[in-house]
Amino acid sequence: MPRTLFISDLHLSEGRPAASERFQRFLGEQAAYAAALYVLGDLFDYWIGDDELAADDGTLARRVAAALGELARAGTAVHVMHGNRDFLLGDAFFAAARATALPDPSIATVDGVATLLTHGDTLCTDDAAYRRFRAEVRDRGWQERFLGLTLAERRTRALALRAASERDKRAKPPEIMDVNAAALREALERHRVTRLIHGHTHRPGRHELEVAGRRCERWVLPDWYEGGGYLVAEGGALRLVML
Ligand code: LP5
Ligand code: MN
Repeated sequence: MPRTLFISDLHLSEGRPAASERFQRFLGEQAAYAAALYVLGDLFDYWIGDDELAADDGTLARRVAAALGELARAGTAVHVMHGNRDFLLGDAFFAAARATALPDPSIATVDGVATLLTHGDTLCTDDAAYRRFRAEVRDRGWQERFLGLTLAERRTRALALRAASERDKRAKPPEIMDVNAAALREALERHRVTRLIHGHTHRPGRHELEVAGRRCERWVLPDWYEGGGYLVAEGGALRLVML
């Protein structure tokens, strides 16, 4: 029976080798037997430009892209969506990974059911500071200026921003970092779907809700900091598997 797998928020980095090892095992033991793998954002801890793939210290980036490329070559369709950490993944990465760039949001037909796929950050509408930040860094002009800096300069800024993000998060009430109920309903209604899969909030689970008289479900993917996990669709059923 064809299986479809969904993962997100792996946050792969040189500093957390255990997550990369788990990911490699997951590719060989699970993804290799799937018809399709969807990565719904934040595959990397941060991505500062595709020239990372050619850099001396770009070993992890090259290894991950090559592993996805091998998976795709062996027959698993690989789809990768940008997350809030790796929204700068570009053509060279997608080519090396033999992956399709999945727009956020996208609708995929999973076992016959139209399913809305999103990283999830755009549903966290109560986090005003993040929304301002997002609008700025998703601007084309901003991105061109940033990519014009040297890799070393970009890395320094990305690390400073990561530190600022961790500091800011400690001061934010946890509920503003979860999806907003109205934004969730609006998305399900606008796209006329009854199922949504997202990551970003690191609160894995399944939630039911009713939207315009229709029963809907929302699946949330886990992060890979400690163990990780994936969502599998097989034979018409979805199930979360923690590693
Ligand atoms: O990522 P996470 O889980 O910590 O928190 C997210 C939101 N934070 C982010 C920022 C990323 O962590 C940083 C990604 C690096 C990308 C590298 C490429 C581009 C480099 C750009 C360099 C200038 O997405 C966080 C949310 C949280 O999810 C939950 O939803 O709350 O949002 C923030 O933390 C945003 C801050 O509240 C506001 C932005 C602070 C900006 C301060 C600038 C000072 C540093 C400047 C460095 C040059
Ligand atoms: Mn995220």
